[in-house]
Amino acid sequence: MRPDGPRDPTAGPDSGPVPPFPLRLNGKVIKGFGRGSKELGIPTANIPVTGLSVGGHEDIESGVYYGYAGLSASPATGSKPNVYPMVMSIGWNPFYKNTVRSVEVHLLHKFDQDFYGSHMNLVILGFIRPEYDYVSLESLVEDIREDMEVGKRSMDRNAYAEFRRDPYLLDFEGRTEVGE
Ligand code: ADP
Ligand code: RBF
Ligand code: MG
Repeated sequence: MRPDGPRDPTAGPDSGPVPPFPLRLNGKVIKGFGRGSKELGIPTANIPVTGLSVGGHEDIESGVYYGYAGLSASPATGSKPNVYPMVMSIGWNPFYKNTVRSVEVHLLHKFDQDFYGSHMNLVILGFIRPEYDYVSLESLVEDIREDMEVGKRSMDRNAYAEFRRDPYLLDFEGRTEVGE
């Protein structure tokens, strides 16, 4: 259950990411649980949980994180590679009582088309909160909307905004497709 009380407007120190951040990992966008996140207005691009082992992050704490995502070109839509701010969930989704861990990324951008099969490079800059169980889907969605605001405000700070230009984000050479 989410503890009561106001949330911090930003996450992480103003001076910039502190270790273990920035964390870098990548994976191919796969089909998720198909629970209608999109219908809730919060589509999440899932990558295989084995993506965490790229860089040795399999022991990363479950929770909600923010950072930047680089998306590879999509032959299907003709879109170019690009970088977007994102918020993401790593964990068991207690609200849904999942039995497998998932890695799902909500890009803070409005897309006209899906991009399943594209490759996604992630630079995680900070931890927002642990994952919670919720009394209702409505309160889960409300909290995710707040995560999006906290993530945006956090990345508006100079020491975080500069990671938008991290070369890792648009480096799709020799990416091995994990979890296929
Ligand atoms: P799934 O259960 O297959 O992950 P979702 O309802 O979570 O389905 O939708 C995720 C898909 O929606 C992504 O794989 C991507 O192709 C598409 N999508 C469109 N806009 C976004 C966005 N802003 N962030 C993440 N994914 C998006
Ligand atoms: N699921 C949970 O069960 N608990 C959470 O605290 C939680 N936080 C999330 C935060 C973000 C930013 C995102 C993108 C997802 C989160 N989820 C959480 C996963 C959510 O249950 C999943 O995306 C559903 O598919 C939404 O319907
Ligand atoms: Mg999803």
